Amino acid sequence: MNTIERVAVIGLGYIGLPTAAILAGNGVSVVGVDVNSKTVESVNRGEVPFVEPDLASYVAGAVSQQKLKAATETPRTEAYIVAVPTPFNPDRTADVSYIEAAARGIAPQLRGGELIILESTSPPGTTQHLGEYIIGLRPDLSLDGANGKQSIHVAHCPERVLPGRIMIELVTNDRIVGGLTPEAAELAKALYAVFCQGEILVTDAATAEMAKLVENSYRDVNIAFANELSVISDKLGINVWELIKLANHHPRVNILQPGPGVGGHCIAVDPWFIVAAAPDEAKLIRQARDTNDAKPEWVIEKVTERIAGKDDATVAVLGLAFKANIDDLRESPAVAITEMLGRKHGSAEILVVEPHVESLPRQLAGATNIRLGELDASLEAADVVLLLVDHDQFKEIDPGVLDGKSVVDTRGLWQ
Ligand code: SAJ
Repeated sequence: MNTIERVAVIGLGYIGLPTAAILAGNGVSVVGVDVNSKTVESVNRGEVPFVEPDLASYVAGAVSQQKLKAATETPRTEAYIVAVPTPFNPDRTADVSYIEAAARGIAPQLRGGELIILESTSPPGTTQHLGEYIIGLRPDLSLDGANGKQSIHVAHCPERVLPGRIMIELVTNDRIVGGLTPEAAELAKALYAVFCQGEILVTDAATAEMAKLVENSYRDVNIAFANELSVISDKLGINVWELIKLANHHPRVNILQPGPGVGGHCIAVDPWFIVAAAPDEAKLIRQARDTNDAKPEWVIEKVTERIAGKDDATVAVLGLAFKANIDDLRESPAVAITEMLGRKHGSAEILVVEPHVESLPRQLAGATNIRLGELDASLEAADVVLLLVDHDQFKEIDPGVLDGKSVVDTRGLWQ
């Protein structure tokens, strides 16, 4: 039974803001904390700074009912949910500096008895590190009540929602909660039960951390298999989409879809945390990363073949997001491919169609031969059409429009 009435969510990004909104929608008083004052202002106006289905109405409702507000300073409260980024360093180890910065905000507010939940995807041992880091700042407290000191309760509860379905999956997915102590896990479980209708499974913090990394690595390895099949099939003159469809009729085969590479901030990152933790053992996991990371170069080769010496060709690039029907360009192979294409084919004109953005991202904005185009006009002007994202808008393209054009379809939309 949850007794926590006031929560601060640190980091109002793709996970923190939906979590804050759904807690607030279920009666908890939530303060969302973010270092970006623009994000804070927009949330306080009841607006959402990025596209995610249904999130806007949750945020607007929670703000108007005064259950959700945003601030740049961490308040004194009963529970803290840390949902800040964990990018990787140049050597592909995890950068936990945002977690430590969140801890520095939380530490002075503690009086003992608070629950602190780390949601950020983290290498094994990070929750323990967070707990010890806070105790380092507050030696008057403890993690387990030892030496008669007041304890704080620290747990890890990895998020596993799929961008594009976040508001549904926050409610319906099962969750894993790993505590530094059994009591911390039980407190966290009770808090998530406020909105989570899935099963809430309790374990220790390191297993919970590893479970999240393993889920995303599992998907990465399976996508790598599909991407490798697409390269093999191309060499053998076989239609990979038909091949996979046929093989998937087997009752125990379920091959994923090839694409232009793997993007987003999770699947392309998390496997490296396992590789960093066990470099000599994580061979398949590392190879899957390398296979998926090599796919953009292969796509560029395919476009180069289609341009076939026509240096001033017009290439329509359809999609920049890292996957369909979202506006998230983070770690998007489509952005990397477009940038490399622009550099490799300096005399070609590259028209980018991305219905979810209003301007080109920083990496592309400086290129003189890359500009944002409108769908119909770009298709009409194109010698080569490169489909990188299977947005719904592109599914409606009349295939007749593509007659006479060279098409590189990395998502199997027109196969
Ligand atoms: N992709 C393919 N082929 C496929 C499936 C995906 O090429 O068959 C590509 C996508 O185009 C995209 C990338 O993989 O570039 C990742 O997309 P995704 O839909 O597989 O995953 P994410 O990154 O949006 O969300 C994942 C999810 N993890 C799993 O499905 C195991 C989500 O549940 C996690 O919460 C999320 O990572 C996260 O935050 O870790």
